[in-house]
Amino acid sequence: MAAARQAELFADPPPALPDGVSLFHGRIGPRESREILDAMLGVFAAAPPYRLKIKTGAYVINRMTNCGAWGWHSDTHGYRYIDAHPERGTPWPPIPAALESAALSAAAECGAAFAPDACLVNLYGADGRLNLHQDHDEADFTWPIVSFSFGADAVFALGGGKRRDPVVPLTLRHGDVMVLHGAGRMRFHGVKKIVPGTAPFAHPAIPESGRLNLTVRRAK
Ligand code: MD3
Ligand code: FE
Repeated sequence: MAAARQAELFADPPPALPDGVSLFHGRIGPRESREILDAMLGVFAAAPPYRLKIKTGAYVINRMTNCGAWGWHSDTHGYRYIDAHPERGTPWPPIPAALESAALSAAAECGAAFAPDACLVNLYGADGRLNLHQDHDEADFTWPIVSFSFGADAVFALGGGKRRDPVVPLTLRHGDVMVLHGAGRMRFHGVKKIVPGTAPFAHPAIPESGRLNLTVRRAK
């Protein structure tokens, strides 16, 4: 292990996060990571990642796909949850059992009841990013969102309830789990950049020099 990384492990804990934002650093160990990532290869076979379009017809930079009953999709008509892969017309594959149980246990530790029916899968290349946004397409914001990061580090921006509120930078690393619940659920957030070369290992489910993010949620 690099000295800098090792020093970091023994450094003071980072400043407390705001209410409703819980970050479990290194929660998913190597064995569980591989189990989840192997299962994601099955998801990709049934529901190949694709590039979303926005209303203008422009393509979004990251590729994405979904698992669970509902999947988030965007095209020239706008964005919404749909029940089938847009190119294949087949239902989204189920949320892998290992992923769902990890999401349920993290939510339970935050005191949040959870019955997920959707998981957005975001694939970031080395130049991937995600503009500041709010997740507001779900029917009931009292359900939590549980996010899993794999691969290279991401510099994440956590904002407030309004777009203009100040943002706090946070690093999301391989194996980190973030739970957004209660007051945290409607905060603005985005991914400023990926830090290539920081992944602990390569896996075919993780884009080369990039990152895989899974957000387990309840859409309907
Ligand atoms: C804070 N994904 O899929 S995960 C998304 O890293 C999304 O790919 C990012 O934003 C990613 O919508 C961030 C962490 C996350 C997810 C949802 C949140 C943070 C959040 C909802 C509210 C506040
Ligand atoms: Fe989001």
